[in-house]
Amino acid sequence: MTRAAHHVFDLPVARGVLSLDGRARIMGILNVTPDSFSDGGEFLDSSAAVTHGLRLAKEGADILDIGGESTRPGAREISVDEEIKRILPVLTELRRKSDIPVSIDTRKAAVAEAALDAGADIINDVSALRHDARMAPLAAERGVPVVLMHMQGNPMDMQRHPHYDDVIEDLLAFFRRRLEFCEDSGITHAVIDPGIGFGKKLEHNLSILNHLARLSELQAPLLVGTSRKSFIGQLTGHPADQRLAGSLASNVFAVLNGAHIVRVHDVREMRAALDVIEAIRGKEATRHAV
Ligand code: HH2
Repeated sequence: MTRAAHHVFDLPVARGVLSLDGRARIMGILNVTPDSFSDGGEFLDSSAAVTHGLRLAKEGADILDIGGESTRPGAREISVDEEIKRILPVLTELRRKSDIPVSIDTRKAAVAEAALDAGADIINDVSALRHDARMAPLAAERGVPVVLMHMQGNPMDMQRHPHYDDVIEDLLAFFRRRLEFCEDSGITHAVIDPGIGFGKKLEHNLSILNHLARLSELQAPLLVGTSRKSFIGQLTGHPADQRLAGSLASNVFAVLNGAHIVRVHDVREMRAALDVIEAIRGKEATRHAV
């Protein structure tokens, strides 16, 4: 297996910097939606969402990713007002109770702006700043890091006929263009994400993970999100709520091949898996009394 050289990156966040210093970071997923593919409806109530977010922070998340709109295949876009109404009370309350860095998972500048005003630190845009022309100027003006995720098509149609000549070469070309766009727009910190499951068939997802180390040539922090996704179901036959083992295996594989951040639902288990691999790699690991 090729092991990517780990470049060192720092992401500015409201309370300092989040250092991507070679130890992988965990982004815990907080979906405030009725229809997310694996946890839809579980945290639509804002106090349940806040409790869950605080729990993820306690379990070892380094970032919380709050989303108010599902981007599962076939999902319909919701209005700005609806999206803000879902995420804002959760974000405001979380900000009162915790200083964990928060990313806002949205494609819409008005939603991102409301979230940044309420204390979010990072914009996570699954359209890589292509959905809303006001997103890039907003990120530049606020000086916040942006996650640029690759997606072929949009959530409505992305799984119809995904096609690539060479998926890794296509991703490299896509990110070169998007990183150049960020630089031209005055965005100082961009994180790249291959967008597992977004306009990709099983073979594309596997090829991306197998060749993930190639993305390190872009010299950008790398985020990967495999948690509970359908390619794991295709490989194991397990439904979304039973994909923990496949999620851990694919995320550990991603970290060993250069991922700086993994986006996961099951933070406690991911933390334990990373503690073990970081200790093997000689990084300072948390020691627990047993
Ligand atoms: N995956 C999902 C949503 N947002 N953002 C990034 N950067 N990378 C990802 O892989 C990614 C993402 C889909 O997962 P989930 O949030 O669990 O589901 P849903 O979109 O149905 O809410």
